Amino acid sequence: MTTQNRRKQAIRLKDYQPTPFAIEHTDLLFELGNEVTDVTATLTLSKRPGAADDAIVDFVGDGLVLQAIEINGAALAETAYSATPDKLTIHHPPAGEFTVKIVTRLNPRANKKLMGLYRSGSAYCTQCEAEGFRRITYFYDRPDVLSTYTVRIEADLVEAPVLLSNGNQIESGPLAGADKFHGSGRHYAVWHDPFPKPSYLFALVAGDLACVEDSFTTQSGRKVVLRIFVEHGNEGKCDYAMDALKRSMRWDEERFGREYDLDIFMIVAVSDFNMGAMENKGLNVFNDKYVLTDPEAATDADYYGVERVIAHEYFHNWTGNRITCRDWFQLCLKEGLTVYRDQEFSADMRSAAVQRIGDVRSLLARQFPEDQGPLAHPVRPEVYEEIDNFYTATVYNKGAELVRMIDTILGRDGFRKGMDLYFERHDGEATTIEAFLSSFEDANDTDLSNFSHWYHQAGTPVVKIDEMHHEDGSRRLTISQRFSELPHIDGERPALTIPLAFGYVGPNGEDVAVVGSNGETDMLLLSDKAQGFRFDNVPQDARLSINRNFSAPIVLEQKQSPEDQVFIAERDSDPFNRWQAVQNLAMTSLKAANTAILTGQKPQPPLPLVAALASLLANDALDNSFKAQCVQLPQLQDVAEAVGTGFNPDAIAHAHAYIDAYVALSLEDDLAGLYQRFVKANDTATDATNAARRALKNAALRLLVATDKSEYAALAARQAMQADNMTDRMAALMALCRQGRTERAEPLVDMYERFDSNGLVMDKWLTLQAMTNSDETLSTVRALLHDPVFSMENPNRVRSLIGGFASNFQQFNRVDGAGYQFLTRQVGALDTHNPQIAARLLEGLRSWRKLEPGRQRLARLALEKLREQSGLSSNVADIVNRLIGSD
Ligand code: B3K
Ligand code: ZN
Repeated sequence: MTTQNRRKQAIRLKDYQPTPFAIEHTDLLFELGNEVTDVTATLTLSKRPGAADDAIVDFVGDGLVLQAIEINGAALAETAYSATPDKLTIHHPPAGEFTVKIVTRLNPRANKKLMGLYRSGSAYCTQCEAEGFRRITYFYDRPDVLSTYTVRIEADLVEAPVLLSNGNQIESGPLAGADKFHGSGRHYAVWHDPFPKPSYLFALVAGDLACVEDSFTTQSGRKVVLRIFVEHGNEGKCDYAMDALKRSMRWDEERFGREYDLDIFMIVAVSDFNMGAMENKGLNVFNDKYVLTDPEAATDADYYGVERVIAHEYFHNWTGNRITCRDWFQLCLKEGLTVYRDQEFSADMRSAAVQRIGDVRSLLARQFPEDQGPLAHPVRPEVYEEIDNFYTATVYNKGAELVRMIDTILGRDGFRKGMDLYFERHDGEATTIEAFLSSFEDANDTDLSNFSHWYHQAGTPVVKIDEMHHEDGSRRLTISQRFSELPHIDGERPALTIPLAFGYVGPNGEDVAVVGSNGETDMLLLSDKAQGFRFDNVPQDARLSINRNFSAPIVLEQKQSPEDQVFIAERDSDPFNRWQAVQNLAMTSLKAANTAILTGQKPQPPLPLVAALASLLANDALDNSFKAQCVQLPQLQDVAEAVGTGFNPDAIAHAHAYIDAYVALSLEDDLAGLYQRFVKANDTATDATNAARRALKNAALRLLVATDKSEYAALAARQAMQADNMTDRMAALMALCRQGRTERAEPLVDMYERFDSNGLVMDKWLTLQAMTNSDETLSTVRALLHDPVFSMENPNRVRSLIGGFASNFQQFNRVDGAGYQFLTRQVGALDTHNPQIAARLLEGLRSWRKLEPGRQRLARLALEKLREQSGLSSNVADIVNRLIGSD
């Protein structure tokens, strides 16, 4: 292996040490200029109790140029410090409290990593989590150093009339005369944030931005000003975001008793952003994708995304900002908890069942494969090389599942008591998962030590259920737990506490009242590797429904006949398990079809699946949005994961096409009827009822197009051309593209012509082509790299085109390996300016080890070639090395 790439040293949780000095206050002056920005940081330091007498100040930097340094107002002798781009050491700091003044010079325009201070369009903005602040000044850039901030921003009045930072604005005005670099016509603003915060929550935005204003009165009667800043011309696209913000603020008061704390809350939408959004104290910065909703350009899914992300970032104000992480190993403390909170919010705003299905779908699609492959890591890892690579589905989504299990185990009231105690004990602190769990233990007088293993071990638990029916009417359940195998993890893993919500479903769908041998009525709490439960007097025709609402993030092994599954799908009082039963029926048929194809046999028709779907579609008591979820069968990638090691993408695609078409042809009349019934939903009303109709109509259309009948492809093409909303346009185009239908061509051109000036719509347009199942796709994607709407410097465009291609199961997994080569080449190119996004794209190869041998070899070759590229960033090097492993 080449050693030229920049691997970082591993950081270990066990080595955690507090800093010897605290930074009581941080005073920052930004003299903003496009290519020359001077930052003067004046830091008030004091030694922490217990720090060594001869402790030095050792700050980190990242690519910094030191211009000047003073201590207590006097310039420091050259021998008293040493400075490199990555480090500043003050050898003999004074005793007692003292100030350090550090001047650094930045070039925001040249910053393409989009970390630290950079330019997005004509605005200046910052991104500091996790380690971006060190690209602004030398600092203790770590989450356990909390400081109050005063920030003075100076800028050109015409270029940047709006100057923003965290907290409250305390001063502003024109600047007299010209400054040393930037000429005259400048002005300034001073912001003060009274809440001590870590550097990752610092933010600055300056530019010529439009502002939409509203207000919110908190439950205690304080009026909070709400402002959303966007590019001029986008003011009309903020209504939904503003409404979502107000609903989030109210919800957090009602559900968790959490009130907002500053006088102003601001959101800024920028178009160049590495992630979805960032929860900087009082000044959230957003990818504009999660703020702007243009009625012509936003899909129902976009509205949902805006609501969710606005809520998520707002909720961080308490879970993340007021209480933050002691170190980055604790990332799930804020992220898992905040995802759980945003999921609960969305469930309250929308259909709870559909929300849960959506959350589980994305857990299964993203987190389970991660947890069962070479990138698997615990929710709370113990070692990392590059923290940017740990903003993962495991930390976020499995982290949220762990919080949800605490809620399930303790019940809604017990959970709330634990949260209240957590806020009471740790407000204003940087803390740990242990402290979080102790709050629930102490508030509920319970012991979660067995549960806490969930945080420390990677891998998805597999729970096996054997149910014995006895003649006396009793049932005996034998339940065992084990872990999926992980090549890089060995050793014994302790048993976990696993809450399994359950019920016995009677013939009319009623829950049969049962009491288990230990008094269980609706939840089995596992804590050992194998356990038995006995239920007396269970009617012969009642069926077990277990892991209801996906109460634990596990793989369930349960022998169920197709009849039992159809029974559950039709009757269970738990809507999640009805959906799960349909998925199980589909997966059984898909796997069997895959095996048949590999062995040269004819696949069996999925008759029980068709029966279940027919019955669900005909049931008028069910929500349209729920039905839409049911007819959305497992995706190709899901099937590949279920087939497991050695999967052959061609066989899976073939099996999938067969099952899809069979279902579609069997239900053709029902689907066509539904389509016609809801075709009138082809309108611009964004409310839940209309959105649900559109979802069902479009799910029906997708299946109809899968019949391969030209009339349906023509219908989809018409919808794509004539739709007056983006949901319908996109759904019709996606149906055509996924089937590789030539009818996609005209509507794609039409979409480009109508929307080429709207970057967010062009993201969709790029994704559609990247997701197209056609032999031409790779060459189309290559050509699109040169289209004027594409830019390698814009993360949204990159994710849409290159990320979209990497999730195109058939074309990415081309038998010649050209898909893998394309991805790794693009990652290599992107890595030179945006390593974070580059590393993220490699997730497309997280399951490469499960591929059949031929493709596995080609994927490995592509990864090895990338690993040999000189000067690879630590982000990409870390992922590539973990993907390839040590063999
Ligand atoms: N906390 C940010 C994510 C930062 C990612 C840094 N690589 C957004 C969020 O999770 O709310
Ligand atoms: Zn978050």
